[in-house]
Amino acid sequence: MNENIQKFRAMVEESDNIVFFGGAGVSTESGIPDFRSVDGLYNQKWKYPPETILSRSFFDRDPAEYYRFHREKLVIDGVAPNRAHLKLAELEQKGKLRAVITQNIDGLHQAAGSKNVLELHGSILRAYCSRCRRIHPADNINHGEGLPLCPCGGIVRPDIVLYEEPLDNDIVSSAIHYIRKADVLIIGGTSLNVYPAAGLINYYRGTKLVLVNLSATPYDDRADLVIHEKIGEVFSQI
Ligand code: CNA
Repeated sequence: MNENIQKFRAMVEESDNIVFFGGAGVSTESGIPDFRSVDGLYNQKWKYPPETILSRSFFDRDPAEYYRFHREKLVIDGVAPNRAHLKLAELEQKGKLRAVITQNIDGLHQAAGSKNVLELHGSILRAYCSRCRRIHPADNINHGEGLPLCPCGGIVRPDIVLYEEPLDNDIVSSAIHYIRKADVLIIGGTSLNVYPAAGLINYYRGTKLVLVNLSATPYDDRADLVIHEKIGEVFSQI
């Protein structure tokens, strides 16, 4: 075990107030591509960049094309939580971890058993009508064909935060609360490029900021410990 992982392990062992802030890199070891890695969605051939297709104006303009991307790229069947998700659930269960704050929309933290999960960008496992806001089963939108319609005639949409849409105020307030009070803040699997989510980590006041990410991030020089390794592998050693 290398020295950084030993340090990380000691921080986790000593704390009962850990908060985790993560992103798409947490789920790549489950087989879900992220946005910015070499094999991520940004580097795949698609008519528009993911940020454009996943924007509110694009959804309103061309919902059929949105759904083509959604079903082909966001919905991946048969995925299961990996060692990172499972370790976080275990730490919560042991009373050491207070909250998982995630930018992911895949529901894998809950599938692993985590209870207090703050989904900053919503979840593809929920859906509602964009006109009357009635709740619909997500399976229909994730696996059906064509445009999913509500009996009211509105288009059913996933309960995710599209680009150009604001984050949910209650979730943001809660995330700030946990980050501000955290003893250890672990940031993992995120390029920290997507705002306002990435800005939330500025509320951390402690001295144990651990960053576990394959590639460098704009926040590396502010972290107390930086580990550029696969998060599932790292978490399996703590
Ligand atoms: P991103 O910008 O794609 O960055 C991912 C980061 O994770 C990169 O810096 C990678 O180096 C790093 N990474 C990849 N694999 C690993 C690994 N195994 N261990 C450690 N680090 C790894 O993704 P962000 O989350 O920062 O960007 C935010 C967007 C991406 C959010 O709005 C998400 O909703 C969106 N997204 C979510 C998913 C998902 O729910 N699984 C998938 C793809 C994109």
